[in-house]
Amino acid sequence: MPSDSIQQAIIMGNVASISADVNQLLSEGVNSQKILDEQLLPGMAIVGERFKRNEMFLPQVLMSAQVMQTAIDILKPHLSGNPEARHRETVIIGTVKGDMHDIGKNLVRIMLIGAGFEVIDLGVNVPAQRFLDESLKHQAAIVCLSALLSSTMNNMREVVQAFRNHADLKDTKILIGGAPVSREFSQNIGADGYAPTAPAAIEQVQHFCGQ
Ligand code: B12
Repeated sequence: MPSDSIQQAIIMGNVASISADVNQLLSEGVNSQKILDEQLLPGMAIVGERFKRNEMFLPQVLMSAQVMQTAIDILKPHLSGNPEARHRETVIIGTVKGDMHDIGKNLVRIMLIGAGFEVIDLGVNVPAQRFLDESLKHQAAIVCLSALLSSTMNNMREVVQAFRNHADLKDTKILIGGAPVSREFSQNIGADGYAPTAPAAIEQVQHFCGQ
């Protein structure tokens, strides 16, 4: 199997071959993080570039996303790390209102679970009120917000303000991420942090917990 065949499967939206290819690399002892960093993420970056240049269209991007999710599902147990490393902190995660992108958010969730956190995933298109309700219900100390659209990143501001205006939730740590957001934007909206990648997100959450 050529070493970039997984990257090609993402770009071509080839669902048929992906499971066998990922399993083969794992059985050869290739590290799951390496498969993610060197095959899946660069493949999806190329899809994004081609989509932007109108060389790929929505149905093809959807196929690529499906291939990516299938590969991530296979890697999940390997990325999840050591389940013995339990923390008591509960983390709420979701993609903000109006936004349906969830691949990056799912990666952050998988790695948080691997780092031992209790994670409540609210899915996509989550209104501000739901983040509040679920945080109260689960007594979550940390909330992670994802947005992939420059139009929906502004909905993060609404979530942050809602937490800051709530007497019982104003000290909740809020971490944001997703391609269009930045550290500067996170400071601008009053969030507690920003992380560019899933591993960096875990470091930030651990930092919030004093680890
Ligand atoms: C796949 C994809 C889709 C899929 C999503 C499938 C799914 N289940 O997620 C589909 C086809 C549905 C889709 C739809 C649309 N998309 Co789209 N999509 C993409 C694409 C190609 C890849 C995104 C992705 O999954 N990347 C891989 C993951 C692993 O990376 P990631 O999400 O960035 O996550 C990493 C970090 O950002 C970070 N992270 C992510 N979340 C969080 C959260 C926290 C708390 C932290 C700390 C970190 C963190 O960690 C992750 C892992 O390291 C991007 C291009 C791009 N380069 O981003 C366009 C892109 C985001 N889409 C775009 C657009 C325009 C759309 C549509 C509006 C298209 C349309 N005309 O309908 C719709 C919007 C639908 C909606 N309402 O949400 C634009 C957005 C432009 C903009 N700046 O606003 C992009 C940038 C493409 C482009 N170049 O034009 N899309």
